[in-house]
Amino acid sequence: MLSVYSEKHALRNSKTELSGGQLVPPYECPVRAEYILERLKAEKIGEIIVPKEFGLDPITRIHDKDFLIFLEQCWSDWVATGYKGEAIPTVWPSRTMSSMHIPNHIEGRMGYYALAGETSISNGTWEAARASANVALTAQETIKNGAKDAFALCRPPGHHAASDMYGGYCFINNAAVAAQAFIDQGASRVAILDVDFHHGNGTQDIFYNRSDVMFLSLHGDPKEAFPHFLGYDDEKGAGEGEGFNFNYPMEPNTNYKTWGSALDQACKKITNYSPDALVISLGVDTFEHDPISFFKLQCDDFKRYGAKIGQLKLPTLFIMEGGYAVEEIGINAVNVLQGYEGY
Ligand code: Q9C
Ligand code: ZN
Repeated sequence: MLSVYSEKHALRNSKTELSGGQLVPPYECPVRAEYILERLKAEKIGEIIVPKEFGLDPITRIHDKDFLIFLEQCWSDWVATGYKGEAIPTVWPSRTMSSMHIPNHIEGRMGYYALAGETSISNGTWEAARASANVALTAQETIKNGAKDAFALCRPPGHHAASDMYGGYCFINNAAVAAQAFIDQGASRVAILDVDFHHGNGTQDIFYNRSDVMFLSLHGDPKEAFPHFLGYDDEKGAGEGEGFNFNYPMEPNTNYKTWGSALDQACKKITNYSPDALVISLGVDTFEHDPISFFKLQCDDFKRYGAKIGQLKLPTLFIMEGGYAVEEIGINAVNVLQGYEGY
């Protein structure tokens, strides 16, 4: 399988994450991508290419222009106020006390465009996020041109980003941008299967009213896990999109037996939908030793579920999302690809 990787991911190197009331070194750190790259090479998964530049057009199919301008300018606006730390929101439009106005001051704009507060923005964040989207689009293009499958080694991840919101370590929704590219190139139906530990709230929100992109997500029950406010099993889609959104929330300590049967159910929905392409939001934070998650998948389980995805026999685009047990991140991600390929 061909992989796409950009060294520019390293430009996303913020020093702080707000976690448990402390500023800690971010879980979503550059070494994650380096370990995956190393494992791809060691296991000879296939050619590794650098991304092409696609410009902003395919990104504006998913994200609002004002949001993208905010992401591009956030760090310099923050620095211009004289603030010494990294850019972190401290105020939000609350459930009952907000109007539709977009504030001017950077403090107000941070909260307007942030869905969560853990993710600091710093120098290089925008450039790395753009490169990550180009990685996804380059891999997508190889499938458009006839490849069976491809792996986009995206970093930063994307599935929490909505059309005009960032957070949960995500800025541009790479999976959504790639799915939309398939549609814009003539696909009638695309399925996005999100196997990251966290619910793909951004992706769900983007496609919630649409029937041409089905979204299915296996994740930690939002009663107990980030992003907490979306990902319940009664969220089925709305309007045209009703019946095209499927959530499989699971309890703390879920093992592969339970997780794998949820995957089987999701795979049946995908088969019945008969999509032209399948996008996998591939997070490996379902791993038993992940530091911020509560599922109990073991290294070999990643091979097992890769094989199930392979049995769907669909053109398949793997997009890297989360996974924070960095020592094993390469093994687990590449195990999915090897299981898919039938090793
Ligand atoms: N104190 C992805 O996996 N909350 N994002 C963590 C730790 C944020 C995860 C809480 C988790 C975001 C792409
Ligand atoms: Zn995750």
